[in-house]
Amino acid sequence: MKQHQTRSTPWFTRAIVRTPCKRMVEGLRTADLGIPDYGRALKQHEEYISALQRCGLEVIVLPADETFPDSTFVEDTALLTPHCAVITNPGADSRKGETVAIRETIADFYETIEVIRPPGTVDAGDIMMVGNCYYIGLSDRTNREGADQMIRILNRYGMEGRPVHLNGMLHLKTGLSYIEKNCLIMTRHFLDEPEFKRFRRLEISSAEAYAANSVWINDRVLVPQGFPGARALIESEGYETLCIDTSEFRRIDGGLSCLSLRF
Ligand code: CIR
Repeated sequence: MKQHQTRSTPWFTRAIVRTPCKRMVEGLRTADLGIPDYGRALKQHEEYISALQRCGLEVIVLPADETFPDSTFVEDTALLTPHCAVITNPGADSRKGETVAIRETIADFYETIEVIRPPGTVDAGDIMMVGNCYYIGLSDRTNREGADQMIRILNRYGMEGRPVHLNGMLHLKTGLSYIEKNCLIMTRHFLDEPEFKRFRRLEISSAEAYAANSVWINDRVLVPQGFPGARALIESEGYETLCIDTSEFRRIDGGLSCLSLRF
């Protein structure tokens, strides 16, 4: 990265987001929560940007791109580490082209940009950073070949990657978030995962499973609005929380983390 980071706890300075496009109503979805209201989604996205700014981030806002209905979910298109950036090859055909504009954007910030190549596929929503170690969910979007390529890239830059098998979850971070200080919040699916036994594990109830996708940013935690149990649990860890309504993104399987690339 052009501006080198050396802290063991990450401290983010920037985020990239993309304004949702009108065609987000055609976004991929498994959820049965109805079609997003575009006007409301735009407002929620603005509030999301404000929250990132409150966490001290400079936010780079890319314009809406009607070519790609899911293009607001920028997190899936790249892994941004302190040592290199990796452009992914998203698992869904309709999303592969989203990486082109992201690559152009991050070229302003990274000297070294690696790429995941077919037949490898990776959605970076499947990747959770814990210091120097990156857990990689093997999902319908991220295949073993993609994970292996990612691990080889991470190893070349002195970082580690560890695969985690998922059972039917869209992305690893759909049900799991690292909130620093050796603490994971998770849905019950991950409670018995051997890879995570070394962490303090806080369970998010099934009723509030959507809030397992919360985002630590510079000692604050973004939590989706409407999940008081999850919020209280995270606050009991000493964090200030910022609640953001993401109801319209949830209708197309989007959570808080996938709306930004933080670095
Ligand atoms: C998709 O299915 O790809 C989008 N509708 C939602 C992507 C959400 N991304 C994420 O959780 N990292």
